[in-house]
Amino acid sequence: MTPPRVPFHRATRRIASLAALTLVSALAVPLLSASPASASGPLRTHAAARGKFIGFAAATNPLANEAAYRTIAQTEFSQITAENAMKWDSTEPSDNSWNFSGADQIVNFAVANNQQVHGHTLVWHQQTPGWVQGLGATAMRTAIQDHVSTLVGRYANNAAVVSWDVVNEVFNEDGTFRSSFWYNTLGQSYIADAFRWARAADPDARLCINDYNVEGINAKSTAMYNLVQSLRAQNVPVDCVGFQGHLATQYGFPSDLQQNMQRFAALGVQVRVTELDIRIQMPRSSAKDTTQATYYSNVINACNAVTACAGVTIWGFTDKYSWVPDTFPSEGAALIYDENYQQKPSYTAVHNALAGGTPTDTQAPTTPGTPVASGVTSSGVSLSWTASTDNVGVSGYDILRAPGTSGGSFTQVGTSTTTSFTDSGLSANTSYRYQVRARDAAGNVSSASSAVTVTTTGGTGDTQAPSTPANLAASGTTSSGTSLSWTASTDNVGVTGYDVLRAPGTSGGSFTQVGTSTTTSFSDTGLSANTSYRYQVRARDAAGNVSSVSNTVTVTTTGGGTGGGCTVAATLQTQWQTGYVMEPVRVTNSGTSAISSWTVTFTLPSGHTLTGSWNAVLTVSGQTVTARNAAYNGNLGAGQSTTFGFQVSRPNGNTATASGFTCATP
Ligand code: 9MR
Repeated sequence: MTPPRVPFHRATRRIASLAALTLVSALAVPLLSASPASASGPLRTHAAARGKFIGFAAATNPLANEAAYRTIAQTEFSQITAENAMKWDSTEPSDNSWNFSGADQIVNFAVANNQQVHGHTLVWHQQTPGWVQGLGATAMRTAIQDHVSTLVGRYANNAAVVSWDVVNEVFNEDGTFRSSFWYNTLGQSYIADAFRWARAADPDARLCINDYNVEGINAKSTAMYNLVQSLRAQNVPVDCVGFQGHLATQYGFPSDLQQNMQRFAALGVQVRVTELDIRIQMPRSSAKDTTQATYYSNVINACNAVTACAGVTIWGFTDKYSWVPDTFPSEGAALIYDENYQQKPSYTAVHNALAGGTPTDTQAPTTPGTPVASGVTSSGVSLSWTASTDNVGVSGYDILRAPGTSGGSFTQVGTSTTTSFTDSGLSANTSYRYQVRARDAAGNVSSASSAVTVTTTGGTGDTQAPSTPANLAASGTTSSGTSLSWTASTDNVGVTGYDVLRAPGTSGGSFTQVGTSTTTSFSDTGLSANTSYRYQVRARDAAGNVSSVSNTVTVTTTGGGTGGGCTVAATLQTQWQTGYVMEPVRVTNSGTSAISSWTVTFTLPSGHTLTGSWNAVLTVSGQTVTARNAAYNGNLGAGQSTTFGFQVSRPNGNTATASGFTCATP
């Protein structure tokens, strides 16, 4: 930053925040008055007693317009991350043209409420304008340096802004570098450069690398661990690691979260949970709420137990504003307040985990019972065991296997959140030993159970294949799916299941397996509208013998437009003098059958230009914009909806916005 700009911005900011402070403190005194941490105190009081923060991701619109949102935001939380307002497309939509309105709004709110701000995010492959993405290496490096220096520099002297996500989501799931436009243009050098430029812009800010699916120990988190270690060895200023924490109850809890945080802490970095939400498959039920609440306490407990964990940020706080239903159509209710700002069991869980007496759980679960084997075939076995107990709760079991009836060593072959597990892919006529051990959320592990020895059945005894399945027929075909049924095969030993094969078109192409079924029916989904497919099935037995394939049935899906149709509703999320963001633009399948694609058209007023978009593919012709579904959000069941968003720049002083939205299902 050049010197003259700093005082100017600082002065502006101080005036704005002083006004906000006077207003807010008048309202907030009864809620925030200092009192000892009590069982019923707000989350931030209990977090502070542990030396941790508890935060939320703020959306600028409700923060400006909804009193209920603001009250919870200031009462319960001690930290704020901007959900979208500090991203590149919000702050620098075109080269060196800056919009700090949303960012300043959040920082001012935090200053007024004695909260810290985590800047999110400087270098990310999403929500970065097109003008950056197409730059050559030299220009892209300059663009990053300018962006980082200006944005971090703007808040460098603001005591509320204490940390930044410098790079976000740089890894693939297998631990290789994501081939983003950053990586493809600059190689991995952009990561170290971004950290160094951020340090130069604010020597006191804590600088983080942030990612999702790195909560447990896996290929991706290990790649992150190795990168952080190597960057620090080169004196690159990486101070902190953010585990986003976008969890879902149907995938189980990453029970080694604490262990994972601890290994990063041992590198000398601070750790934090940066974007916690725990989605469920809708609709809500009290059982699902309870599971979700347990996951929330598990996360807080893990952070409580790790000294280097600075705190936990929840990605929003009310289900009224959450990215989850927009991205995962049948999932949601991921946060700690419902749509009407009522506290959910997950709120109580966070509260109690922060307020609870025992900061660290060191007690391991009891040893599980010896596994009992059943359903032994030539290639698999089912195990079940008696549950362990634990002072806090068992979060899962590790299943260990050794070869033979003695000797060899046990290695982990799977995990289970229940008291059973099915192992497959074994060799026929072969012995194996199995043990299980239990884990709790704090990462304490029980002793291994006694072993059970299993010998798979002979692979050579049964060589007779099942009879060929017959009468394969299709029914209930829609624009995106079909139901198949057939007459059962018979077998000397017993049919274990069927393979379902599919070929494209009415002739030619080859059949590949698209699924299996243990019954005589199967539903195939995700098909294209107005398209033909051929299906066959074949039967298997336990010894792996496979029948001939059945008759072929040809299916043609219905047209996406038939009975389909869609509506579109666009919302102005935020605007400033020279631009605006429309999000969500909600597309709803208003028809009675599924659709597999949609197209929204709308008109930009003259002089307006599109500067960024997400969750749809936009093309511009004159002032007409056509938005087609992205690869992942074209399929919508009857009544289902999805959303996308875009950002526009407009001439200074012009207050018009995009209009004339129509939707079609071609
Ligand atoms: O919650 C954010 C949502 O409003 C935006 O539309 C979306 C755009 O990609 O980004 C969401 O936040 C993401 C965060 O910035 C980075 N980690 C994943 C979050 C959820 O997608």
